[in-house]
Amino acid sequence: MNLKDYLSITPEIEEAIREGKPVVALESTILSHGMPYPENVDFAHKVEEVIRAEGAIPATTAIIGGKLKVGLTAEELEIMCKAENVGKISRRDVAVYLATGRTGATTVATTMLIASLAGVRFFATGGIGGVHRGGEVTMDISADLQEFANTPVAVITAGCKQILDIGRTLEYLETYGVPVLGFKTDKFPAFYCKDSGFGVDYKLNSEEEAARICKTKWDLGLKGGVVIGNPIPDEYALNFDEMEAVINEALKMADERHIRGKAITPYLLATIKDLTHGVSFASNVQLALNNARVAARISKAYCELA
Ligand code: PSU
Ligand code: MN
Repeated sequence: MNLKDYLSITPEIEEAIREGKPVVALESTILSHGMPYPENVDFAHKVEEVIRAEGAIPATTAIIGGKLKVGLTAEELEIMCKAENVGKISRRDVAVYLATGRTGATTVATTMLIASLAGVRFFATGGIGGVHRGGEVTMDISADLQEFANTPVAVITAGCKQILDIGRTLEYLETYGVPVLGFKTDKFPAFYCKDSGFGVDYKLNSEEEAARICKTKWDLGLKGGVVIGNPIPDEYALNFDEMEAVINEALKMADERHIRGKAITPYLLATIKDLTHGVSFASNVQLALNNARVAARISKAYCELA
């Protein structure tokens, strides 16, 4: 058995990787556990179209039928969106899902892992996981952060949600040597909001600069990934203080219902959507599409350097 026995890459993506053409990875947890059905089906196709419109190839990942899938058919996207018996897989779950044939949606951590095994260097998501509020006591720290410490993939993200302890998330990334860059901003974005109140290490002035920094890091053999914070477009940005009130309410509800561990992020996402009557969902879609667009452009710039 070798890697090829587990990886299942579509012919189009395989050819693009071989020829050094731009490819952008996408996660499936955002579909299965982050957005409602059937709206997520529309999003799953739109986000791929945005990447194609920029001249790159989308590669949505998942674990299906004992394979690490890189690129999903319309039917497979439908399976991930319906999310019946679809788990949320972190690094610890990968071997279990492969060996038992379970269907799993990839998080930021596992999408980075699969992308890197396939040779894909750029990945667009909505928001990354991080240190949860109270994480200094519960030790609930997303496996996404350890993946950034170890796996050479750059993730274009609208920062992380205010549901997390953003300050401690950034401290953790610093400790593990992960560059946190802002795409045309010096502020670390907070998902629905353009400014978390925390800064980034460096502001990127162009796609080319982003690509050059990633290439330099990996040329040097410095292990791990890169966080590229890309703020939500102005017209969809929500008010930080209003979101803080909503998030505190959602956190209280989660606590009362004793929701813990990997269930907490999906619970908070769904509750925030209900509490904002869907306004947050429209923003969520737009920021993710914006990340896909920027990721495609950076991956193109990277291919032109190589
Ligand atoms: N944050 C979001 N939307 C999401 C997620 C995070 O705003 O859909 C998903 C991502 O897949 C991320 C995962 O990798 O949740 C983190 O989960 P946990 O905190 O259990 O590691
Ligand atoms: Mn967790």
